[in-house]
Amino acid sequence: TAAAGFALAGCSSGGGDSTSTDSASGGYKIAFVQGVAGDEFYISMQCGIEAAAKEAGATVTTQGPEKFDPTLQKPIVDSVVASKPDALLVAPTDVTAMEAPLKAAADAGIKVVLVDTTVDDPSFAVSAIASDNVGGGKAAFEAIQQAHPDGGKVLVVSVDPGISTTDARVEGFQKAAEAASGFDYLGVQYSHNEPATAAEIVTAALQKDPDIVGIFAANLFAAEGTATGVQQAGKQDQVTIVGFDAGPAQVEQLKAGTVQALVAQEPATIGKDGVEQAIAALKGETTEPEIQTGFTILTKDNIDGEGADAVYKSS
Ligand code: T6T
Repeated sequence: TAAAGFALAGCSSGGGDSTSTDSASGGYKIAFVQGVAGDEFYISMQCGIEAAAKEAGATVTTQGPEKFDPTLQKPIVDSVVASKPDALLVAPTDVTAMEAPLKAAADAGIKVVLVDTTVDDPSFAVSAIASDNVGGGKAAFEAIQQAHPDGGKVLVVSVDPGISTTDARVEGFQKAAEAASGFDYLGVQYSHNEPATAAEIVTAALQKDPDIVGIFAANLFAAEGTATGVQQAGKQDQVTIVGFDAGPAQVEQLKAGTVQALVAQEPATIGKDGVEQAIAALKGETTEPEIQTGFTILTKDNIDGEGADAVYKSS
């Protein structure tokens, strides 16, 4: 089955019980469709959504496809639309394939809020909320540049083309790498959100170009596989790895020195903002078409200090 059920996240900051109702706020029904189930980024987002919904007296149901794949996400969206929630918070898995099903949701009178990812034409949505992904990609390059001021070959491992977030990260990284002197941008390869594929890409890339100095892994699963690939090649002293996202495993790798920097997003804030925008729309209040949230660069130096709060939740 494609649907991952309705597991509630064990969020420490007041989420979890999302079923309180407050008749003064209308007791709105909110559906959250993740990009993929079991991803700590979306689990943390779910925490933010549930906490904000609880405060507003709304209820939340969460589902996600087993893979980051529009052919698996579309049927989930269709069934959610048929269940007629008041609002749909959704991270579309593809900029083109998910546009029509989400527009159909809006046409059915559901307030659609895009969280994290977006689509080519999001004009049907109440609001689109995302990290500064271009800026995050640029910051990832700068972290590699800091470790290798004289330059060298750099590679990007992303997920799939057509995902708004990771495409923007690649763009930010590529522009910065091409503008910097001494760097040779080797391009992007796609891991299809499979850590094993990311590891294979990195193994092959290090065979072809044994002098790679830096790899940017554009999301959590790309980072997981990239670290494995570099370790298997025995090149952890030579290759600087910067990963997007800060799941507990990535943070362990940072502490162990396997990965040198992480770009931590603010998934709970994206979720909270999403609920607020949905409820404003339901109440006929003004909404913001676009909201950009921030990121924090985590390194060994700040992870035990102010960076500790940026770590994603795993359940
Ligand atoms: O990086 C996040 C998210 O922002 C992206 O759209 C897809 O991958 C993640 O969920 C991490 O796995």
